[in-house]
Parts: sequence; structure tokens; C-alpha cells
Amino acid sequence: MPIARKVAAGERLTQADGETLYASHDLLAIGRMADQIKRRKNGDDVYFIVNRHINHTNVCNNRCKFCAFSRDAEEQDAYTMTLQQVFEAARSSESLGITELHIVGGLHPDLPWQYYLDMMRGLKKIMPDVHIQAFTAVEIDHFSNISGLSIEEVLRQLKEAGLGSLPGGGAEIFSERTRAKAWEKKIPGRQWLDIMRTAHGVGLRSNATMLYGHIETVAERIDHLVRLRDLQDETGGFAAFIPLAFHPLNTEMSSLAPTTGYDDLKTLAISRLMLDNFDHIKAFWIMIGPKIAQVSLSFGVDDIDGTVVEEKITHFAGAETPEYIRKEDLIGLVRETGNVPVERDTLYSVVRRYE
Ligand code: V47
Ligand code: SF4
Repeated sequence: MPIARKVAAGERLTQADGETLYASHDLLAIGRMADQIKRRKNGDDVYFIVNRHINHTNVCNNRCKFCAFSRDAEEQDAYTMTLQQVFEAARSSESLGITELHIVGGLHPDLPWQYYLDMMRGLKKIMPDVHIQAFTAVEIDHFSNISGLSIEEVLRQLKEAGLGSLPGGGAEIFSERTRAKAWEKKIPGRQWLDIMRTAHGVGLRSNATMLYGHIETVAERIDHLVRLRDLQDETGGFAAFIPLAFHPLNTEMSSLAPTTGYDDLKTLAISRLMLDNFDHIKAFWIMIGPKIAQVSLSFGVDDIDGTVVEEKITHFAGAETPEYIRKEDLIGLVRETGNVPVERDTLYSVVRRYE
């Protein structure tokens, strides 16, 4: 098939190629092509990180229909961590040897801008060597609104206070059609991309995500990938791409079925094939389960994420995975596939290879 020839020659795939791949039922052929690219870029290495997630508040103005995590401030199970609680949570994982804190939360209407700066400064003070990956582009936009500062100034001040990089959340699907139907209060795709461009411009790297398995079409998924690829051509600032499998339970879209293992693997493999300028494709085991995440290592994936410790966004939406996986278990999952487990830090410097 012509796509296989293009992949072998290292040629860029088009929107039409991406749609053709999704229309194919030859999952193994797609996986083999994606694995070819993974090996070209990363050899036998498969990365993981020893990290901890913190979700500091579930109070959020946006109330996206796909989100089971967010609450209005007056709801009974709304929560907001004090800075002391955030610091305690971070400290409690120190003994695991974490190299990264991954912090995202809702758009809280009343928390002041100073809370976020103090969070960065306080964390840096108690754990100076830990990389802080925090705040999606959606939160950055919210900080600009509450502080009256420009996006660039918000990013500069956070960086100065200790922020190391941005996670990839909040991108969802860039199509305006899907946004209008299910997350109309969230910033448009164009703005998400602009904020990432600005972040890369001030020297903050970031990840990118795509929320799939809800009301989006295949063409919209591929369009999303192409728009990420275009920005990556421009800035080179994205470190990894992570497809996020929609979890319907307890959301306003709970009549939809969860994603299948087939779609999870196909989406990871097609992401690897389309995003030729991304070094890393990450399977978030929390969302697709460790079993599919492990199989995905033969379908173009080179990163199995991390220890995580605590995760609320997917677990409020019915995830049955645990919230924590031991580093030894991640190493075992990778080893069994014949790949070499490599502990990395946030920006993919090697912490230790497990030959
Ligand atoms: O922005 C919300 C998504 C994201 C649901 O950058 C849902 O390394 C599935 O972005 N079902 C937050 N997904 C998580 C995120 C992330 C996770 C792991 C690693 C990285 C990284 C980033 O979760 C949100 C939204 O897109 N989300 N609700 C749901 N019901
Ligand atoms: Fe708020 Fe993020 Fe949930 Fe949307 S996905 S409601 S922005 S916490």
C-alpha cells in the first residue's frame, strides 16, 4: 500500500492518509509501520518516569460535558487544597524518589493568582531538584484573566517561580463543532495552540494531548494531529504526545461507550505515524490500563508514563485502574516486550537505563 511506502521512505503522511489508516481493519499492519518509526526514533528504549500527580482543586468554571471531575464551589464534594496540603502531598512522595510533580486542576473562580505563584515557589523550596510540570493551556488562560497579565507575562512569572514545563491537557479536539457541542466555555483550539506557541517562545516545553472516543469524527482526530504537527514544525517545543481515552461514567456524556482496546491501539499507532516531528508518543496507563499500555509498546509507543500515585480526573469518570503503579512493575511491563526500560526525567534526559 502506498502509505507503507511513504512510511518506509520517511515521507510525511497527509490528512487523507490518516483517514485511510483509520478506515483500515489491518491493525497489525498499522502497528508494524508505527513500530518501524518508533524504532527509527527511539530504538529499543521505552521510557517511564517516577512522578506524582496532584489535582489541587476540582472547582471549575468551565464544566465541560465530558468531565466527571469538576464541581461548582458549593457542591458537597468540591475540594480545594490549601498550599500546605499541596506541599504535604508533594513531600509524602519524596521517598519514592520522584523527579516530577504533575499538577493540574479546575478553573477556580476565587483562588487568587498569588496562590499559583506561591505554590511554585513553595514546592521549589522544599524539593528544589524536582521538575514541576503544571497547568494546562486552559489554566494559563484563566490565570491571565484573573491577574490581568498577558499570557506571556503569566508564563514568565510562573517560570521564574519554578515552573519547569506545561502538561498537554485541555486540547481535547480542536474542531469548533465538537467544542460547541460539549465544552463551549473552554478556550478554542486556536487559542490553545497560541498559548503553547507563546510557552515554547519563552523557553517552556510542553506536551500535547487529544481526547478521543466521544463525539468526534475520524477526520476531526486527524485534523487535530495535523494542527499539532504544524505547530511542532514551527516551534519544536512539544516533548510528547498523549492520546487520552474518553471515560464516560459520571459525565453528561455517560450514554456513550468507553473506548475499546482496538481503538486505543489504532489511535496510538496512527498518532505515531502522523506526528513525524514528535520524538515521543506516550500511553497513559491510567486511562487505557497497564495491559493495553504494554501491548502498545509494539504499536509505536515509546513511553508508558509514570508512577502517578494519585489521579482524580479519570477515576471520577469510572477508571478501574489503580492510581499508583510501582516503578518495578513498570520496568517489568517494558522488559517483557523485549524493550529496554529507561527511567527518564520530564524532558527525557536519562536517569537510569535498566539493560
Ligand atoms: O485536559 C477530562 C482529560 C485531561 C476526562 O501531559 C478526560 O504528560 C478522559 O492532560 N475521560 C487532563 N479524559 C489529563 C492530562 C494528562 C494526563 C497524563 C499525562 C499528561 C501529560 C497530561 O484529561 C484534561 C482532559 O482532556 N479528561 N475528563 C474523561 N472523562
Ligand atoms: Fe474544568 Fe478541565 Fe474539567 Fe473542563 S476538563 S470542566 S476545564 S477541570
